[in-house]
Amino acid sequence: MSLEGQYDRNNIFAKIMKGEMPCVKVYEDDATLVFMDVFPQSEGHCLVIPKGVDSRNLVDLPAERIAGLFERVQKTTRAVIKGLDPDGVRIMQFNGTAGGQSVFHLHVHVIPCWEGKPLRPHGEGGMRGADELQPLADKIAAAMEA
Ligand code: DGP
Repeated sequence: MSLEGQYDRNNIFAKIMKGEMPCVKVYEDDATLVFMDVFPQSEGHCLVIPKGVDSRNLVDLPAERIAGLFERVQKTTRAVIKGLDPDGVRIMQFNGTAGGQSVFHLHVHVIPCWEGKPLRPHGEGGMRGADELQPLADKIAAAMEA
C-alpha cells in the first residue's frame, strides 16, 4: 500500500478500537489506546495508537495531534522502563509498505530491549496469546498508575 490513499475503517486496529476485535489493553484515554503487540519483538512490546482520527500513518495525522500522541508514547515508555526494567527502549514507527508498515492505522511501537537479547524480527516473532501478554500489560499498567 502506498503512502497515500483511503483510510480503511475496517483495518484491524480500527476494529480493536470499536471493540470488534480483542486486544490486551495497557492504557486508554480519550485520545489514545495502548495495547500489547501480538507479534512482539521482545517481552513488553506495545503499540500506541491515536483514537478518533482516520490516519493511516504519521504523514496524514493532523499536526495538532502529534504532541498528544508523543506525550502518550513518552508516558508508555516511562511505564515500560519502570515496570519491566529493560536496558533500553526502541521506539519505531513505519510508513507505507515499503517503509515496513503492515497495519494502516498510525501506530508507534514501544519495544523494551535487554543487553545480549536480540529483538525478534519485525512481525515475524510468532503470535503470542493473552495468557503470555496479560501479565506484561499488567506490569506496565501498574507502573503507569504509580
Ligand atoms: P507495522 O508493521 O508497523 O504496521 O506493525 C504492525 C504491528 O501490529 C506488528 O508488530 C504486528 C502487530 N499486529 C498485527 N496484527 C495485530 C493484531 O490483531 N493485534 C495486535 N495486538 N497486534 C497486531
